[in-house]
Amino acid sequence: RHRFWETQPVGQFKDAGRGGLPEGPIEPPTALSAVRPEPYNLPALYEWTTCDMDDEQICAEVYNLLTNNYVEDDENMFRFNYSKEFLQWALRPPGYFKAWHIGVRVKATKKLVAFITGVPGRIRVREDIIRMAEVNFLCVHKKLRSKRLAPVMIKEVTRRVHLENIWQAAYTAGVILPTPVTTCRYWHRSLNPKKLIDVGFSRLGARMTMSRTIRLYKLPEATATPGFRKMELRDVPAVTRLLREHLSLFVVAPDFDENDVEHWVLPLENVVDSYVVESPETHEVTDFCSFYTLPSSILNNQNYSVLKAAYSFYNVAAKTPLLHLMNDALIVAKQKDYDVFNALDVMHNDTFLKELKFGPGDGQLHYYLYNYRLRNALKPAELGLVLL
Ligand code: MYA
Ligand code: JJ1
Repeated sequence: RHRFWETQPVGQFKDAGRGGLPEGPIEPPTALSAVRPEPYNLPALYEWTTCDMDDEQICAEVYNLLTNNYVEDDENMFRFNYSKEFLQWALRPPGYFKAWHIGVRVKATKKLVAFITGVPGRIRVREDIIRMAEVNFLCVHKKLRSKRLAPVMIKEVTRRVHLENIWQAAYTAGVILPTPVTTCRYWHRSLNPKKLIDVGFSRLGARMTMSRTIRLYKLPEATATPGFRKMELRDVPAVTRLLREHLSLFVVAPDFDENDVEHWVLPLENVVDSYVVESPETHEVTDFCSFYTLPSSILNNQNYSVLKAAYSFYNVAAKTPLLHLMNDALIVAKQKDYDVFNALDVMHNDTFLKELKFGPGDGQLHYYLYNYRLRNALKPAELGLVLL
């Protein structure tokens, strides 16, 4: 059924439920001298290219490929529209490798027609901290689909990851592959219900009018938690302590140090927003929340071309109730003119989703590990990882 994935060191569907196999790496690492030194072969018309994301020209080519060919919803009404600034942020974290930003060009015209990336990260699985590649932005131009290019790209990124002596990876996908660590649901909180309904993102509920709907989703003008403010560079040590403590509660979670927090959590205009609660009495940072900005192109609408979406990232409610913290996150997202606030049912998110009027979406997100077996699938609430 999966001609490619059946050949890879991932949990296989046929091994499900037997519970006999041990947890941990599926294959041992090999000597670096045994890693294939030359790139895999592409069909004759195509060539490999390493995409230098510092180069604005190349960044624009990647942006254009993804804008026109990346992930859509099941009815092809919306397509992810990652910004150039977002791509540079996502692809250049501490210790990144340029060689893991892989493109495919048409030899004759040099047109960029496919892309895949990895970035390095440390991910903890139960007690063990494992160096992994986080693989994302796999994309093949619409005109080149179903030609088995994706398996070659996955093998090539794997080879380049192995050359750095890294043997595991984490990735997410909207499709079912062998074998998910867990399957999460997207939830959506309307901030601009009229636009969401006009573009077909949501529907008027039964026995609801537009004005009742607008009233239902209305939020206060200002945040409510005393000491709630934008995160600053000086907050990195405190936020790192809060986040490390919080992530220790989950079975699979990133192992973030201060450098990682500075990169992944410190606010970056139109890319990632983070807020802390600084106690007005002690001036200690007691809580924080964050979301990233990922607009979607609206396909085939006369009035609107972009849906502005915020995605819940990492949130730690150590003193303020999580419900209050996330309500303030919704308020700032509304102030900043987002149309919708999205969240997965990971970590403790299921404790605020219904209460804060999120509704379940029609999309799922499956999480995977490469070359690492878990005895059982996890519940979404046992997962402490958000990939972009
Ligand atoms: S998920 C986002 C993926 N991108 C999109 O959905 C954008 C729109 N779609 C496309 O661009 C194409 O449809 C893609 C497939 C490129 C997805 N992950 O070339 P094909 C398998 C993994 O003929 P195409 C993200 O970015 C499929 O089951 N495998 O198909 C994370 C089949 O294999 P098998 C996928 O449609 C990516 C084979 O590919 C996916 O032209 C993580 C068919 O190839 C998918 N999303 O192209 C990648 N979709 O026969 C894995 C299809 O066995 C990383 N397939 O069923 C693994 C870790 C690597 C590093 C390891 C280091 C140690
Ligand atoms: O955004 C998504 N679904 C929306 C739009 C559906 C349009 C028709 N298919 C949705 N809207 C309902 C919102 C409503 C608001 C009021 C309360 C009730 C709910 O459900 C979905 C997620 O739900 N998104 C996608 O399908 C995009 C792809 C998701 C897979 C992503 C793969 C990621 C790649 C990883 O690197």
